[in-house]
Amino acid sequence: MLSEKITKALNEQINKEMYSAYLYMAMSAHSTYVGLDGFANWFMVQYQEEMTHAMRIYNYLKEQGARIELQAIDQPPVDFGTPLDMFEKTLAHEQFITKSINDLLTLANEEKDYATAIFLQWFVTEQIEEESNDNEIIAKLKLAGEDGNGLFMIDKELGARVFVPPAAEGK
Ligand code: OFO
Repeated sequence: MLSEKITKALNEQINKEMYSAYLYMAMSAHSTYVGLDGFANWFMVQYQEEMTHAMRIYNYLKEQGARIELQAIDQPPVDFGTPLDMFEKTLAHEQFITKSINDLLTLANEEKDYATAIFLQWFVTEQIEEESNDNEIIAKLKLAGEDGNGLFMIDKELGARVFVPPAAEGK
């Protein structure tokens, strides 16, 4: 049985994950618009991943018999600037999500809700991976600078990303 506080915080986290999905879908649309199809693919895969994060929390609330309360999702921006701007915004957003997960974990520990604390471990690890991926791409974009060839290569690399459903990765 989850406390009211934990239930509320997890419902809010569903909303944050849904916004993450929406944000990355908007980044994908922006990338398509400016002709960067590889970036568009990367962000669409990211959108799919974020939807699985939201569903992971949804299913946890369901298993715990808690009340699920879906909230309105904010409108994301339309224009994200250069590819480097876009990935810097992605990293900043992921840092915000990491803080939110850490706050949730602190709350779970304060409430002695060990089931939720264990459930959140997966997200703690996932955030390390997400921030690391963003930092890696930012480094490459900085290296490429104004070089069109460099950007072309990065676009090609990001075009190869494939969505792996959670069941297939044993998560
Ligand atoms: Fe990007 O990890 Fe969920 O939000």
